[in-house]
Amino acid sequence: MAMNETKRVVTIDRHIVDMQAKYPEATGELSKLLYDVALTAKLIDREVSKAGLVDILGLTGEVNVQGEEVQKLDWFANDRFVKSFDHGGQLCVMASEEEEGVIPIPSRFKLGKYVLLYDPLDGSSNIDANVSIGSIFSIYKRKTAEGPGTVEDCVRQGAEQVAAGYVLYGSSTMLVYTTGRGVYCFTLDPSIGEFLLSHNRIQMPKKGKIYSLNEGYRNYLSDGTRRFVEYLQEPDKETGRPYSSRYIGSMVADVHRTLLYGGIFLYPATSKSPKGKLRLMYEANPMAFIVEQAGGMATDGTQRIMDVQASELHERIPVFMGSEEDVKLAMSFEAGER
Ligand code: AHM
Ligand code: MG
Repeated sequence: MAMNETKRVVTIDRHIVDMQAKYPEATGELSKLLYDVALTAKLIDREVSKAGLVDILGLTGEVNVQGEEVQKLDWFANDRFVKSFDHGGQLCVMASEEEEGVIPIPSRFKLGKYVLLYDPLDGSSNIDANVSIGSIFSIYKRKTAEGPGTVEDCVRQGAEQVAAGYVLYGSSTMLVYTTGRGVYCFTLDPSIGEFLLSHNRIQMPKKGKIYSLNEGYRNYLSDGTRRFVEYLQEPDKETGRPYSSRYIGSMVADVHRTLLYGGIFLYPATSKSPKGKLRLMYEANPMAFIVEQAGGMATDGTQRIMDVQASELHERIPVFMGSEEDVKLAMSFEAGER
């Protein structure tokens, strides 16, 4: 391309309209939800980018100049999700990492056929160090026939998801989503306030050179996991070892890197927490949907994450996700085959 040549840009709104046209039976309700995800992302991004100013402008928990309580960022983000989605008429119920029970749609608003699960601000322990954080969302069609949605509409099998994705508040803000037809990534151009298509139909490498886990828990890992990590550390030119280690401690950022560069992200079971730490419904399943749509694999070490039928809203699951070859290798160690 010649210097200074003007490039064509595709906004997320335009992309959603184009995608909807591929489904003649679509009513536009899912598209509306996706528009609202983009809007919510921008509203949260605005606050996240001011997080470093909190000490200057007022500490969390203080009363601000308008006489309002200054909210913690993760509570703000949770509230933002609720207020963005409760009145659109597309949802019958929501659930969030931040709330114990399901979040009903207020009776004055119309109910719709969809269900939204989300983690409003994942990795929030990183905020004070200006390290990347993210939001994660997962959308299902309701299971119950009518009336306000229930916990039964929220506690599902990941394979039933109709859309999922995440927002990464990093050096740039990015929105990545899938509706089961590939993975699309949009980068926020803050000067015009638009998400622009930056990565079309992401496909991840079949094998990578990076592993990502909290190695501080080495002594609590299963034998299989520990031997897998040791294997990746052994030098061997032919199989591309040793792998590099990268761990941000924000799932969205660690999985996003894995999506682009390949390799494996794992939050395995430990002797301290036998089901790992990450939550099935609004962390593991949506990220698994993205990873699979990008040609990768997402398992709990023995089985496909999206095949697991959840039994409660906040249940945890061990996570091994990333490049197909790397995840298969990890599973063979977990199974004691190596
Ligand atoms: P959170 O939902 O309380 O923010 O916790 C989830 C985060 C993930 O983003 C990340 O992968 C993990 O916790 C890191 O945990 P650890 O500090 O145990 O490595
Ligand atoms: Mg979380």
